[in-house]
Order: sequence, then structure tokens, then C-alpha cells
Amino acid sequence: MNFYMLMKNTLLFLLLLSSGLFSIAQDKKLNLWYKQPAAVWTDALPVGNGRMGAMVFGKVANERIQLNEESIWAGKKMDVDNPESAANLKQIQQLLLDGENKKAYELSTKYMLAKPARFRSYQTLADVFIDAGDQGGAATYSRELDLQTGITRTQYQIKGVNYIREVFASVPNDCIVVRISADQPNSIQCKVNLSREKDASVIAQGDHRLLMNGQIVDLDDAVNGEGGVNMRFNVLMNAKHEGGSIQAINNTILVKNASTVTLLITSASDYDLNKLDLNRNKDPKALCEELLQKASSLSYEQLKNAQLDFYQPIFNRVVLDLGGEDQSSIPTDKRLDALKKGGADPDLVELYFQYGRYLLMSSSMGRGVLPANLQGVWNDLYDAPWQSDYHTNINLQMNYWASEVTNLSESNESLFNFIDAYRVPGRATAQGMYGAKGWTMHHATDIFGKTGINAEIQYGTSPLAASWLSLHLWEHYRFTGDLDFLRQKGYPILREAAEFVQSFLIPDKKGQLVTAPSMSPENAFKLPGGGTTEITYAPTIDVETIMALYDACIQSAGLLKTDKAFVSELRSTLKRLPPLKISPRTGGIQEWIEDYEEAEPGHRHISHLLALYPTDLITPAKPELFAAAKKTLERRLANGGGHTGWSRAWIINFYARLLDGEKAYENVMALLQKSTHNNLFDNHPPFQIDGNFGGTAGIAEMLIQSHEDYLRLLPAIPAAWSRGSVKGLCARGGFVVDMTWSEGKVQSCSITSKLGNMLKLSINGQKRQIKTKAGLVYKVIP
Ligand code: FUC
Repeated sequence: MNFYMLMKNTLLFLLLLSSGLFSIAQDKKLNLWYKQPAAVWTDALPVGNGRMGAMVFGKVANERIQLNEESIWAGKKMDVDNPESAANLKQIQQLLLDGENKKAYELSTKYMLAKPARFRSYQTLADVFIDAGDQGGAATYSRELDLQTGITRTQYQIKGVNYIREVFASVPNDCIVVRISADQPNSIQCKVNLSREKDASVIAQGDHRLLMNGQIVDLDDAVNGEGGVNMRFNVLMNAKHEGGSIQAINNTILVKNASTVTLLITSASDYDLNKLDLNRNKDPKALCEELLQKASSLSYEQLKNAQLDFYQPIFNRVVLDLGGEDQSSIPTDKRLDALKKGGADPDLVELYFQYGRYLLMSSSMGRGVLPANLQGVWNDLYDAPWQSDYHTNINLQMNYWASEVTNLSESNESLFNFIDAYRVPGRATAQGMYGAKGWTMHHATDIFGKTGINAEIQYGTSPLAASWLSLHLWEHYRFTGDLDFLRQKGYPILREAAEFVQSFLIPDKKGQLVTAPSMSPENAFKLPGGGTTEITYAPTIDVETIMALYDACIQSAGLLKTDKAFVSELRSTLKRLPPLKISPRTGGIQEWIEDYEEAEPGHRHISHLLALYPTDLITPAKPELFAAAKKTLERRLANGGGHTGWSRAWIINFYARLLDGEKAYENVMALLQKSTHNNLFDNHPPFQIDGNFGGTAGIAEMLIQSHEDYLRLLPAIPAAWSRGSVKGLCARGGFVVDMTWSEGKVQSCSITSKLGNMLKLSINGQKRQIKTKAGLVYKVIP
């Protein structure tokens, strides 16, 4: 750096030794609240500790607390990959290269589809009902979920007595905690019942415990070999009281004249992630007892304080203010209604954003080994929509988009462990179905390690799902700079995904290297000779995935100073991939290898824009592709796109990357107006949690972006959020951003450098750069 630049930089950046010059604090209430109990499940309020979840209805006379545990699934481990796949692969590939897609589809169904092709469902765990008797209606009533504590609170007054019920999920003590209290002694009378509609029975243990013994019986699918008497599980509930008496009888605890009651509920199953199977050596009952032993010795205040000590420092890392008026005195459902009628409420967007972070923490952080499924951990059914499974052609990926940028990096741990565990069956599928090296997964899986083509060919033929998922480990490195992680976990997984691709690619008639069979999830196209199909070779999403994956591998190998030969193989493959094309027909990014016409031009999946988000192959540095990406989006939207919650959430991220704040905002509004339940759960429809996480990621992406060479501040800020502040968003390269803005321009900004990298900033249309030192804070003078 020359003298002039040094002087210039010193004037533009002030070095601070500890914290920023200004502090941004959460000064408004951050709660979802209602004046009436939940009428339906999607009105109830969720709590979770990463492993267990609960939905709290807030009913006065007959409270319902619906429980979940992440591993409660029907089904079992089975080798379902089609054994005839490898022997017939070449024939199917040739048919696709010859344009015989329909014939290829037929043979794929016969030889590549798993047997059985469907899997069983993630299930509800149990319910706790608190029957307080009908005492003639409450004089005052409210229920809330306070995001600043993660505690739900139902309060009401009956006959002059004020009652409060608090529920939270404890990470330190790994259980659900329910506290009933009243402002007058000895006024609590209730019956607490633990139950499950099927496959379980409950017994009383002593005066204060209920034990549920369960085993999932799934005889209706025995025909496919998957049914049977499978997973064992237990639920253990312990009641403590002050004043009055309690007595456990059968499946109920009778509470008489108590002053307070504290219920602790825990659960375990005999599922084992390391085996991706049931483990009969596990004793779930003993696990429950172990878990509750310590927790039961603590007072309610101790349990609550321990949870707050865990929760608050993490949740409070990010504070967001979008400049709206404080509307927290209006119930959340009423605010949502007002927004649906066209009102503006930037505060509600803040709440939605923080709720996404809360849901990510509650479904993925603290306890548990499994990542958030299609519903996080929350599901009240025995046969949930899409089995509440792990869809890996967008949905599982989207669940973690907000993790790094919104300062919840640790939430990735369960995702990474899951990916790691799936490498084992993924290798068998690569070998068995394709005679290939490395590991692979397709469009969806359960918890029992299914990595082949499931459901139907038209959904399941996505052979690069493992490659896409592996990119999350690379992103983790980009944000954290954790070289040990990259060496030990990231690169081995990425490399093996690339090994699969290397041995799966075949030359097409032009000598390009292509994937086959594959599809652009889950869109069909019109065949030149009439009819439609989904399967083809080298759909654009595959080309983009490979480009991103190989780039991640090449960069990783460089950082780790390893694998020169492998890197040069990857480089030569990159030169032979089909290029990204602009469709002469639409002016957008071409979705398939040929410029086929979409069967559904407004399709929810917009997979060929993977290069725009979440990967970063298309940026303003490539103006033609950048403009074409915009056209792609406009065409999808003009034809009814964005009709599912997650699709809308993806569109927000796309528009943020296109640096179009107004369009991004329009889609944030549409997400809230059209695809959001009263409890702010995303409504696909039905409830599917990916839209919450994708929406949260999209809002962050409107505020900062760090995928290019520069960290862009306010890249897509809409007029509706023209002033505001944010604290704690994370950027690639190990930077944490605090800033305030007004009239859409940064007013003050301080950036913490965690790793000491070069900070290159794009701020208010100017570019700056400075070499930073790890641990120091840089105040940027706009
Ligand atoms: C994909 C999507 C659907 C749904 C399902 C769980 O198949 O196309 O919209 O989200 O996953």
C-alpha cells in the first residue's frame, strides 16, 4: 500500500480497540402475542431445544401442549436401492443422449427407482393436557412467546386469581419445562394427563411421575417390508408442587390446592444417528431417567436462569430495527391481518426475522443430533405432509441459509453430522446405482439412510443433492475461517462429493461432460415430439452445482496445500462442462441442456438460478447472465411463481442478489401476506418451515452481502426501510457488522474483524479496503 492509500484509509477507518462507538440495543418488545387461545395447531406457539419441541395452545380450561422429539419416526433401516440400476445405467443414459426421454423414463422407473420407493413419517411424540375444569371463563387473557427469553406465557384471571403458565424448552437440562403459578396460595386445581393416540401406554410411578412406554407399530406398510413393530421410545414427566397435594393415577396427575406446579418432561428413543438405524442396545427409559434426575433437583428459577444463560447471549447477538413504529401493543394475528390488507409494518418484519432465528435455534441448536426437518421439530401428525422428511432438492438446504449470516453458526452442527453420517449409505448408493466412487444422495430422505431415488422418477432423479449439501460446509469455512474444520470435516465431504461427480459424468455427443439421468427439480418440459417429461441430461442446476462444488474443492485443496493431481482433474472437467446459456426463447437462463419449453413456466422451483443464490456464479461482474437471471425470475413470477412459502423466500434472496430492494421487499410482503400462519409459521401450504428460514436469510441478504470480492452494505434496501439499524450480522471472511442507516444510506458503521483478513467494503456506492487485525473493531466513516 502506498502512502496516499494509507492516509486515505486511515481517514476512512478508525481503529477501535474494543467495542463499537455506538451501541444498538433491543429496545422494543419482541413477542408474538394473542388475546385468545390457539384454535388450531398453527395458532399454537413453538418452543424447542434442538431435540425436543412443544406447541403450546394456551387454553384455559383444557390446555394442550403437543410434544415432539426429533427422532420419532415410523419405518426402519432397509436397503431399498434398486439393484438393477448399475447394469442398466448406460442404456438409460444413451436413450437420453439420443432424445428418447420417455423411454428413458420408463426404464428408470423399472431399474432405478427404489423398492419400496416411499418412506414412513416423522411422528408426533405425545400430548400433555392440563384440565383445569371449566370455571366460567377468564376475566383477562393473553398468551405470548417472548423471543427475548424463548418462554411462552399464558395468563388469565378467574374469580380474582391471576394464573400464569410458562413453558420453555431447556437446553442445559434437556427437557420441556411447564410452570403453573397463581398469585394466591393454594388455588391451583388440575388434572395433568400424558397421552398418545396410538402405540403407547402410560403408567404412574409413585405420586409424581408418569412414564410413557411406546413402540411404533406400522403394520399398514408391512407389505412393502418397511412396516412392523419398530422404534421404541419413552416419555417421562415429573411433577413438583408447592402447597396442596399431588397424586399420580394411571396416566394422570391430580393436583389439589397447589400454589405452584412444575412439570418436567423428557423423552428418548432407541434411534442412533451413527448407525442410521435403531439401536436395541440403547435404553430410552434409562436415558429419560438420567435426564430428569438432575433437572428435578433444580428449582424453577434455577432451571429458567440456566436456560436464559444459554439462550440470551446467542439470541442477542443480532438486533434489528427496520425503522418502523413500535406496534408491539397490537396482537400478532391482528398485525398480520392489517398487513394482508395492505398496511405497512416494518416491525412485524423484524419480528419475523428474529422468529426465524428463534426457530433455527429451537430446532437445531443445543441438543439433538438431527437437523431441522420440513417442519423443524414440530409436527402433530402420525403421517405428516411429505412425511415431514428431509427434502434435499431445496428444502433442507434452505433451512440453513440463515445460519451463518444471522450469527447462529453453531446451528449447523446437526446438519454437518447428518451429512457426515449419510456419506456411508451415500457411498453404497454411488457404487450400487452408478458404479461410481464418492457419495451421493437424491431428492429426499428419512432418518434411516435412504440415499437412492425415492418417491417417483419425476421427483427423485436428483443425483447431485449430496454435492449441493456439501457446499454448506464450504460456506461455513468462508464465514468462520476455521481451517481445522475444513481439513477434518469440510474438505473430505466436499472431495468425496466431487469424486462421485467425476465418475458419474459421461461425454455427450459434443464431447461435453454431462450428468445423466437427472432433472431440474421438479419441473417438466415439453418434448419436441409431443408430451412432457422431467428427466434429461445435464440440467442447468447440475452444471451450476458442479461449478460451485469444484470451485470449493479447488480453493479448499489450495488452502490445505493438498491434492494437486485431483485439483487438476477437476480443472480439466470444468473446461468440458456445458456452459451456462441464455435462452434465445425467453432471454432468461436456460433451464435445460436444450432450450425446452417449460410445462409449468411459473413452477415453484427456480433451480437454474442456483448460480445466483445460494451460490455466487452469477454476480454483477457477469452483466449478461445477471440480466438473464432477472428475466428468469420475471418470467416465473409472471406465470404465477412464488406460490409456495419456500419459493417466495427463495425469490426474496434472488432479488436481494439482483440488488433490487423494492422487488425483494414486495416479496417479503407477499411471504407475510400469503404464506404465513397466525403463529408466523410458514404456510407452504400446509406448514413447512423452510419459508421461515429462507425468509430470514433473505431479509439479511437485503442488508449485507459478502459473496463477492466486497462486503456490500445495504445492497438491497427498500424505501420502506429507509432508516434503521442492525447489530451482529456476519460476513464471509470473519467480519461482524453493526450499522445504522437513514435515507437508505449508511450513517455509522463498525465492523469487527475476527480473523484479521483484508476488509473490502462497498458502502454508499464507494469502495474501500483496509488490512485488519483479528479481534479489532473498525469504525467506518461513511
Ligand atoms: C419439494 C417441493 C414441494 C414441497 C416438498 C416438500 O418437492 O417441490 O413444494 O416443498 O419438497
